[in-house]
Formats: sequence, structure tokens, C-alpha cells
Amino acid sequence: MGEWKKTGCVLCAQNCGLEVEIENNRIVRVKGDRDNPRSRGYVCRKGVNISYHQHHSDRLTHPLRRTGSGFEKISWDQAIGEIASKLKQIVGEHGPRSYAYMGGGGQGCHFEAAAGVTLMRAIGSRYHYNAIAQELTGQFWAHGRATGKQYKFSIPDEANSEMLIGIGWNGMMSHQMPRAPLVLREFSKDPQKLLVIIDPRRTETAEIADIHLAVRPGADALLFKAMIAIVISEGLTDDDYIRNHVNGFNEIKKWFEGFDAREAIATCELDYEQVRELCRQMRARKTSIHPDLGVYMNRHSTLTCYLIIILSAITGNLCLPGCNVIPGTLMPIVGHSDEREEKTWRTVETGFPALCGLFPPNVMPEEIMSSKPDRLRAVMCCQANPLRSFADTTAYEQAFSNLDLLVVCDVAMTETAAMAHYVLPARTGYESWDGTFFPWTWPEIYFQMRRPVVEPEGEPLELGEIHMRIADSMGFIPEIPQSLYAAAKENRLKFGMELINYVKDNPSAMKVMPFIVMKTLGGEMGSGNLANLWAMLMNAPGGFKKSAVRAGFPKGPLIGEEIFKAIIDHPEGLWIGKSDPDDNFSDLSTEDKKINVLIPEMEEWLAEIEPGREKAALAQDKKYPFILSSGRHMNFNANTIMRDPAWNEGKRACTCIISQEDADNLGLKDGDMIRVTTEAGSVEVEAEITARTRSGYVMIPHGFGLVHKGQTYGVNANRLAKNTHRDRFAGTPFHRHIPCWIEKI
Ligand SMILES: Nc1nc2c(c(=O)[nH]1)N[C@H]1C(S)=C(S)[C@@H](COP(=O)(O)OP(=O)(O)OC[C@H]3O[C@@H](n4cnc5c(=O)[nH]c(N)nc54)[C@H](O)[C@@H]3O)O[C@H]1N2
Ligand SMILES: Nc1nc2c(c(=O)[nH]1)N[C@H]1C(S)=C(S)[C@@H](COP(=O)(O)OP(=O)(O)OC[C@H]3O[C@@H](n4cnc5c(=O)[nH]c(N)nc54)[C@H](O)[C@@H]3O)O[C@H]1N2
Ligand code: SF4
Ligand SMILES: [Mo]
Repeated sequence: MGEWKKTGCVLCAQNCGLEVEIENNRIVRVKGDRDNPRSRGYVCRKGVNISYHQHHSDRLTHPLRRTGSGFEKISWDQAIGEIASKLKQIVGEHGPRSYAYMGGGGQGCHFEAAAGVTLMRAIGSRYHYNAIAQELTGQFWAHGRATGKQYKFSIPDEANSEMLIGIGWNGMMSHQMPRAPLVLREFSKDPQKLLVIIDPRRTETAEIADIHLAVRPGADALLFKAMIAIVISEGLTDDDYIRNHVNGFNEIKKWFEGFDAREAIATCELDYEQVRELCRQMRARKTSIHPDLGVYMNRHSTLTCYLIIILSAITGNLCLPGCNVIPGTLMPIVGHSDEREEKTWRTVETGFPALCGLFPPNVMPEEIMSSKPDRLRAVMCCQANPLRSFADTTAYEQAFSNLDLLVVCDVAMTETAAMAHYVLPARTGYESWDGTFFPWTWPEIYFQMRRPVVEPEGEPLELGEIHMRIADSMGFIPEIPQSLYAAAKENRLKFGMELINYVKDNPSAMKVMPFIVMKTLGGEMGSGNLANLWAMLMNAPGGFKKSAVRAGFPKGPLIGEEIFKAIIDHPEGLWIGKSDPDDNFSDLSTEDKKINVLIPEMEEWLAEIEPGREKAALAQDKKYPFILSSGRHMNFNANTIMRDPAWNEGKRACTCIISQEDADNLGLKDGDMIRVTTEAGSVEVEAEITARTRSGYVMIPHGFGLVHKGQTYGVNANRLAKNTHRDRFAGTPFHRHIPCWIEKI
């Protein structure tokens, strides 16, 4: 019998609470943790297989340096010293725009981000690339204009909704809300509630929905423009709500006047009366909307996100219980950057601005291959595997082989690590103190700080520690007085006071504060992440402290310390705050606490959304007659995190799903091999005939094409995605809409 310990899952943004049994320093059994207040014992097939992520033969144990023929083991000191001096030389010669940081937290470990961003800024760069900028930045940007800040995005308050509309979301497989399959089933069974799924396919979620609108792939902008036009022309707007809570509606009304909603809905291959009824229901019921990758990774992505916000706002479905609400957080998942301001950096070659402080991975290959003198030359890639996870592997391979310096920090020898000059071993989420800022719930605010449950093998470090050591070696961390170290030894309160004094005398130390906290208090606690959690709580904004008081924490100067103690006392996770359930409008960051629906930059784009024009754009292409979704969320993948194929042994994991009708036309039998070709490349993959897709639409899951023990496992869906095929505004990829050719081989 081993010892049971509490932790959480690092495989998706739900971070469900787990209990793991540890024997001989290995995770041998896993179950959902009933004490976790958010997941309440729920766990999916991926979570129960977490040991395949923790224990496998490709785990990194020591720093490695590229040689002519492979990699050699080197010491940490040597690795850090060499990387620091190369960075100094590159940035010294070509300026700070030559450095980019790619990373800052995947699905389970977000504490790295503060350190990675601090090093990047110390170098003078603003180029922070992150996976969020290949899915969510368009959505967050549109929210930013509506709510005042890009991190004030809204989530469904599904618990109190009378209608839940999922758009391009297959929650039964992908989750994207706590205990999603259970919640969705409950919703579907409740005769008082309506579950509506807008998805071209009969997905696992569509199957249990009350209403399934099988929209034509890529036509959502047209659909939502039509819905807004119907709401306006049929007087379904909530005028009292608009008067009290919405700005800019009068200015945008005219954008929808005279729009041929009937023709638009016919072009979407939907029934006009059914869509009209949905508009009526939105006005009548407390409605929440969950858009997801079917929208975010599609044509007109940013515009569609904007239209969905307008629709919610004018039907009175924002910032109220049962509708879409702005969740509270200890720390927002992204920043806010206004692309209209001079000071916001843009990329050198492609001219994309930071949104939410982040740059889109889709443009990185062009930024490296640019002929401009301040092009990208050095990339520090942490907890990301761009060679498998981001669009256009071929473009990435070419670009990364043109870097002067590629440093990869990861837990495993990934495909990206295999191209690096230096590969540095990081601890997993089970070997370190770490947590995430994904816990989007409302009104409660949840947090769990996972603690180490197994001892690391070899010499991996917390990722933040790696950034800190590089910064130290580059001379960015000022000398820290002995008194600060001594105070850290004594107690946290003493340390806090001493730190305030130190910063008073050395204001420039603020710039590298996470590193100073790591070196001093982190040294004492045995974890820089844990020390930074404490510092974060001590400096938490007033709004969060108010929420904490609402959740029962004692008001006063010690509240941060009290929350910290509670977090340590609750390894299963806990509610650390509560938003005001009666006044979500007060969480808006607009000056007058109203929702702004006027975004002038979208006017021209919206005008392009016309039935005739869209019909032509969506017409079947002779060269590429099928639409491919390069990406599918199923029980057998978790992005590229699960590397050991053993976890899927005996399963049919990586196939291309195709409809019976298309298979018949191509003369295919289930299990035949096919070649799928796009503008970006070609792969050979097994065909799986299923009713889960529709004619003309095929899907290959992402997260395969991984190399394990020298063998490639499944096909890499990102060989088929072109990085230049992207949202004009946010740069997010069109993974859900790639024209392709299919042939039997
Ligand atoms: N099992 C598993 N779960 C995961 C992950 C994983 O790798 N595996 N990854 C996690 C991550 S990081 C994320 S971001 C989420 C993503 O979670 P989801 O967004 O739910 O992901 P998908 O399954 O791609 O769902 C997109 C849906 O959009 C539909 N769609 C395609 N084209 C269109 C269109 O034109 N219009 C509309 N309305 N719909 C369309 C597709 O048919 C599909 O059902 O999943 C998370 N959960
Ligand atoms: N074609 C296509 N591509 C896609 C998608 C798609 O639908 N289609 N979906 C995309 C989406 S939504 C997302 S979010 C991205 C994600 O893309 P990424 O952020 O690049 O990817 P992940 O595969 O989640 O994990 C990145 C790395 O983190 C490492 N890692 C895993 N666990 C830990 C840990 O505990 N600690 C540390 N330090 N490192 C760890 C893994 O080894 C892995 O190399 O992928 C995307 N890629
Ligand atoms: S993969 Fe996601 S839903 Fe499944 S157990 Fe892990 S956190 Fe929960
Ligand atoms: Mo994602």
C-alpha cells in the first residue's frame, strides 16, 4: 500500500482535483478527489492516466547541449552561463527585438509566467508568444472593448441558466467547464432548460442537445449577423437593459439594417424559423453562451466573437445570474494591451500587435525568416511544443533551424527540444509547487496550489528558477542585502516589512521582484513558485481582497497571509473569494460600468459579411473540395502532453474521420489508408467512417505525430495547417476550416 496524496490534473484547463497513490516514488493509482470543491470527484479518462505523463522514458533529467551528432549532458552552471552569454551577445548586437519568450504556462503550471515575462522585460523585449494567442486573443480583445479590459471576458453561469448555447464547442469531449459531461447531461435532462448546440457535426454534445443547429462549416459570422438583424427587426431587444447597461447600440444598429437574414440563414444551411425561435428564446430565457474553438479557430473569428457579445448584450444576457458573467480571479490569465497605443509593440515582419500582451504563434516563423535587421534570432521556449502544437510544422522547422539560439525548457524530449541548442529539464506539475489561473467559476473564486507528490529524478528545476538563474547570470538582479535573506529565515511578516524597506531604497528592484522573492523567501520555502504565491497574495488588488472578505476571510492588513495559510492547509483546493453575485456590472472596467458594443474597427469587416459574398467564399473548391478540421478533442489526446503511446494501447486513436457518403464516393472502406493534402502539406492516415461528421467535413486529431523511442506515433495535424491562413486581426489559425484534397492510397 502506498500513500494517497492530493493533487490536481495538469492535462486541461479544468485542473480537476485528483488523489494519487504513491508507491516507490511513482504514481500507481489515481482517482477524482471528492474534496475538491470545484471538480467534486469528477475525473475523465485522461486524468486517471496521469502516470503516463509523469513516468516515461523521454523525461528529461539533466541540462543538454547540442553537439554535431546529438546532445551532451552539461552542468546547470555551464548551461546557464553559456545561454546568458549568448543572449547578451545576440541582444547586444541586434537589439531586444531579437529575443522572444514562448511559453508561460500550458494546462497545469502557470507560475512560470511571472519569471519568463520578467526575464523578457529585463532583456528589453516585449515579444511574449503563447498558445492563448492561437485560440483566445480575438475573443478577449472583443471583450476588452466591451468590458474595458481584455482580461474581463465572460463565462457562462450555467448553473443558473435557462438556456445554454454552445457554439463550436464539444464539451462532452473537451470539457471547458467544470464537470462538463455531468453538467451537460443534467442540462439536457431538465425539462425546464434548453441546451442548444451550434456545430456542423452531430457531436457527442449535439447528440444530447434539445436543439442542434448543424450550421454550415465556417458560416457563423453570417448566422450571428442574421440573428442580430432578426432581434432588432422583430423588437426582441431588451430596451430597459440596453438603456441602463449598454453603450453604443444606437451607433451600430444601422450596420444590421436591411440585412437579408433569410438569405443569410439559408446560406448557413439552417432553417429560418428555427433560428428565429432561438432569437425569441434568447430574449425570454436567462441565456448563457459558450463559444469555443469552432469559432476561435475559424474564418472571421474575431468578428464572430464580437457579434456574439452584441447578441448577448442586446437581449439582456450579460452580467446577470444565469447569463454570461465576468468571473473574479486572484490573477487574470492574460494582460491587457491596447493596440491603438504607440507603445504597444507590433511584430517586425507581419505587423501584428500584442493582444492581451501576447503575440500569435502563427507569425513566429515569418518573424524569424524576415530579412529585417531586428528580426527574431533567439527564442526561449518553455512548456510549449510549437513543432507539434502550432500551425505549420514545416514553416516552424525551417524557421527554428535559422535561429541563433533556441533554448527549450520542458519535462520531456519533445520534437521542439530535439531542434534546440540547449534543452533544460523542468519539473512536472507533480514534482513542484504550482497551480493555474484557469479556475473560471462564478461567483466563487477557486484556487489550488498543488504540492510536490513525487521526488524528481535527476536535476530538473522549477521553470521560474531557470529564468531567474539566466537573469542572474546576465546581471539583471541587483545585489540583495543580507538583511532580506535573514528576514526570510525568521518569518514571512518580518520578510514583508524588510522587502518594503528594500524597495523604498532600491525602486529599480521592482522590475525583477519575482526573482528577488524567489532568491530570498523561495530559498527558505524550497520553492520560488510558493514564495511568489505569497507575494502575489500580499499585493493582491483591492477588488480581490473584497471578494476574499465576501468568502469569509478576515478584513485587514493580514488578509493575504491568511489566504496563503488557508491555501497551504487545503491541498485539495478551496474557494478563496466570491464575486458580488448581485452586481456583476461592478466588475466591468468601463468608466460608467456599462457594456460598450461599438467597435468601429469592425464595421468594414462586418459589411463584408453578406450572403452572396459568403456563398462564393464557402463554395466548394475544385482543388481542395473537403474542409478539414486539423484538431479534434477526444478521449485519446490531451494536446501534446501525453507522450507515451502506451496509454492508448489497443485504442483507435489517430484517424481521419469521414462520413459514409464521402467514403462511398471515394470508394473507401473503414480502415483504408488515405492521403490528405492541403496547401501546407500532406499526410497519410487511416480513414474512420463515422456518423460523427457530415459530408464534406473531415477531422484529424491534434497532438499526434509524436516521436517516442524513435517511433512516430500517429500523424501530425499541423503539417496540414498553413500558418498564414489566419484571422486578420488576432492572427489565430483557421484549424477548423482548412480546404483539403483526399485520395485513397
Ligand atoms: N480530450 C481533450 N480535451 C481537451 C483537449 C485535448 O487535447 N483533448 N484540449 C483542451 C484545450 S487546450 C482546448 S482549447 C479545448 C477545446 O475545446 P473545444 O473547443 O470544445 O474543441 P473541439 O472539440 O475542437 O470543438 C470544436 C467544435 O467546433 C465544431 N466546428 C467546426 N467548425 C465549425 C464552424 O464553422 N462553426 C461551428 N459553430 N462549429 C464548428 C467542431 O465540429 C467541433 O465539434 O479542449 C480542451 N480539452
Ligand atoms: N492543429 C491543431 N493544433 C493545435 C490545436 C488544434 O486544435 N489543432 N489546439 C491547440 C490548443 S487549443 C492549444 S491550447 C495548444 C497547446 O499547445 P502547447 O502549449 O504547445 O502545448 P501542450 O501540448 O499543451 O504542452 C506543451 C509542453 O508542455 C510540456 N509539459 C507538460 N506538462 C508539463 C508540466 O507539468 N510542467 C512543465 N514544465 N511542462 C509540461 C509538454 O511536455 C509539452 O511539450 O495546442 C494547439 N494546437
Ligand atoms: S483532462 Fe481535464 S477534465 Fe480530464 S481529469 Fe484532467 S483536468 Fe479534469
Ligand atoms: Mo487550448
